[in-house]
Amino acid sequence: MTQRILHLGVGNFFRAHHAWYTQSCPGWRITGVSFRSPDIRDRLSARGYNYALVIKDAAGTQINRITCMDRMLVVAENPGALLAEIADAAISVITLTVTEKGYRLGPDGTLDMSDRAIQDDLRGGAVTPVGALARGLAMRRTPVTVLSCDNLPDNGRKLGQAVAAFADAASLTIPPDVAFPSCMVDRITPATTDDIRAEAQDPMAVPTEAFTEWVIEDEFAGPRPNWPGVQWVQNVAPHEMRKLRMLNGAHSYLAYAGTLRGHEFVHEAIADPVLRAGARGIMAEAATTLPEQVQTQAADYADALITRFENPNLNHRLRQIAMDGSQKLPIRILATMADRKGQASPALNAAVDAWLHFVQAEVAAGRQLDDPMVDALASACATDDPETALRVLIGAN
Ligand code: CS2
Repeated sequence: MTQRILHLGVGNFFRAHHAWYTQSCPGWRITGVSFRSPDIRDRLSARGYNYALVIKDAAGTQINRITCMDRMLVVAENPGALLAEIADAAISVITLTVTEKGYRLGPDGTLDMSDRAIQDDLRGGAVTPVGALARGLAMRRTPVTVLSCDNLPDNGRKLGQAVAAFADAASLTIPPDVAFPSCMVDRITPATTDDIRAEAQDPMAVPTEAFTEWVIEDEFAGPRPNWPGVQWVQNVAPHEMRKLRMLNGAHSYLAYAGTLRGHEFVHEAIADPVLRAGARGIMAEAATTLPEQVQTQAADYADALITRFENPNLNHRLRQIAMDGSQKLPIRILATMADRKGQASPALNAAVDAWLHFVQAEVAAGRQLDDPMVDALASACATDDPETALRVLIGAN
């Protein structure tokens, strides 16, 4: 019997990570969901949902074919279809990669009830991930697991709380047999370029690195795929802190400081001695905040991260990582600083400074920032004291 996963957010990361794992699970198929644009659905369905995963490390390239997705829905075309799918007993796992901003959480990590799209959904819509999940799950009659695969600490619990808050406000009842485990996901996945498409002879090819990691809390409410290589744990927090604070923290620093120093790619930035020392500094400062269980692995993990950043064949653009800084910095940099409880944190401070300078340089150059707070950030830059105004916006005081 075929088992089905419903996946919200069919971007490159999902196609390189989750879909790659599911490809090795006979009997499991994925229905993908795009919220706005039919573009990916149209282009993937034209090729039978078959695409090349172009796996690159220093040693060379390997191409895998991914075929485990066989249907896609586009919410903008038919919001009701997504709700029916979420409620459908044939779906046993619902997964999400909708990026940090997709959850529409406020600075305290709870659902932002003042968000315009959430307010629209509360008035009967279902076009945000949280609104659609709450409305679909309220119609559900069989157990289901909802697994957030985004780079948010406590991603499962935060999503579960957001869905519950939406349900409360909309007078919906979420059945008790819905599980929201948290997980940590990791595979560096750049945007696709024409070179990658030409190399794989596939317009839908996705580039990624050979390294991959997935640590998931083993708290599923129904059947789950036996994803190969997944580490099943009771509490993902230590793993997710290690990854978010060391990998993503260093990534964000390199993105802002690296762009300001004229670099284009991560492998170029990490070869710059100033930036390399800065990235090492972030990792070292972050390591002191990690639970003991993972602190002992931190030095080896840091070395492995530097090697991954050096990957000469991945061409990971710093500007791709630089987007959505207002959503990423609090999680990747400010939370680490707070946990250092007043100890000097020069590398983390340098990351905040780099973001402040990057935002101001972009606004001064007349470039539109790729960030959900774009308007507020631009207004902050126009004040007498832009740095203070920008700090206030992300809670960096
Ligand atoms: C990156 C991540 O774009 C970014 O913000 O830091 O996408 C990073 O490449 C992944 O989390 C790696 O698993």
